[in-house]
Amino acid sequence: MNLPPTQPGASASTMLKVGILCHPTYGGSGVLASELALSLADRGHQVHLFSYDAPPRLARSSGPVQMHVAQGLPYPLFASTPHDLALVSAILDQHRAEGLDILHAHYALPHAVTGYLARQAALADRHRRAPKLVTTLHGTDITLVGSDPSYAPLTQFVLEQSDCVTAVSENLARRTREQFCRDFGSRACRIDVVRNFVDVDLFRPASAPHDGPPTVVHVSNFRAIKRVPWLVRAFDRATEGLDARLVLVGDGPEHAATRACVRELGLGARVLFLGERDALPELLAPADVFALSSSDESFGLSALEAMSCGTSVVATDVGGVAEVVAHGECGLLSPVDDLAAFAANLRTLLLDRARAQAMGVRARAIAVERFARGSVVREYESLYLRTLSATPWPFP
Ligand code: GMT
Repeated sequence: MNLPPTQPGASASTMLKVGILCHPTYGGSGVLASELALSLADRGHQVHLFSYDAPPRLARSSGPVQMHVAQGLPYPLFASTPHDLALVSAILDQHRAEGLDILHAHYALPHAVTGYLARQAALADRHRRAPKLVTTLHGTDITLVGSDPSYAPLTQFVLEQSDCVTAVSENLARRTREQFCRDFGSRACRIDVVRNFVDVDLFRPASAPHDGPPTVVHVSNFRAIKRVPWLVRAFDRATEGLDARLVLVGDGPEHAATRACVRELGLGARVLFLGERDALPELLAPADVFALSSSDESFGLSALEAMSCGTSVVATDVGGVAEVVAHGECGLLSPVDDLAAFAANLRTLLLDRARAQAMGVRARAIAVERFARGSVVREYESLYLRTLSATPWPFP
């Protein structure tokens, strides 16, 4: 930790050395971690991002974040290369060279475990203060993967061992406590909610409304939880007798099933598959509706990015989605398995463009008022400082 900030434009009073760990795959946690890394660096902190590959959002930026790609040595005895161990090594290497104040693990598995190992190894070095471990829970790291019996004891352990735990929504914080809180003093019970944010300057509304056919856009990594084939069925039902388009952005395990569904329903050219794309304002802003059909969703960062572009949202009322999408104000929510209700909501907004546009205006206002980047990044900064001062370094 150094005083004062060393880079022009730094607005934090203390310059921190922050190591961020995240998945480099397409997905909200990697997007959020990359955007946070870039924002912290902009504010004068020294930021290092550790992953087994460069996350797409970071790869396309010019910000001064130092990237540490750690893939590990493939070896015939390993069924798969243990890149999480290589990450521990890379973190230790950086810490020994220049010191790290904070390790911020995004997505509990494996990153909170990786961060825990690195912090414990650093604790053995009595000449340098060990970093504090902040763990941010994003969703399936608790609701699906982390609570599976094959990982649950380890998830519990690293939550309790983290110096600070945050969750991206109240819903996720509550579900984490229900699953993992067994001692009220422990970190698995004391979870700070720090919501996700969006760059409202990048994700902006289109300058003029489009005059093409009504359009629905969906962005995801096509995992089963996103239910993209279900969305295609709802779109088919919603657009009977209407010339409307469904634009699908992303790729993943359910891609083939989605294409099969489009073929089976004879939707042909009305459904466009755009594949993986990043920085999507130009795809989100012209759409009339953003659709989120997940069976579970702790937050819905893609919906927030669409809202910031002034696009209304039709979504399933699951997890923390209602904390982002205000029903009746900036979008319409429906019960998780009610395809007819979801389709009716889509049809309502596709037929009534004025209502969709009014909801889009409100969506933009909510994104700017509640989820703008600056205030959330400052929340993380204060949380880092609180965490650093809560448990003083024992070896002055
Ligand atoms: O979906 C996941 O498995 C993990 C993660 C990701 O990397 O995409 O998504 C979660 O984190 C996002 C960022 O915080 C949230 O916006 C998503 O709602 C959440 N996904 C789920 O809860 C399914």
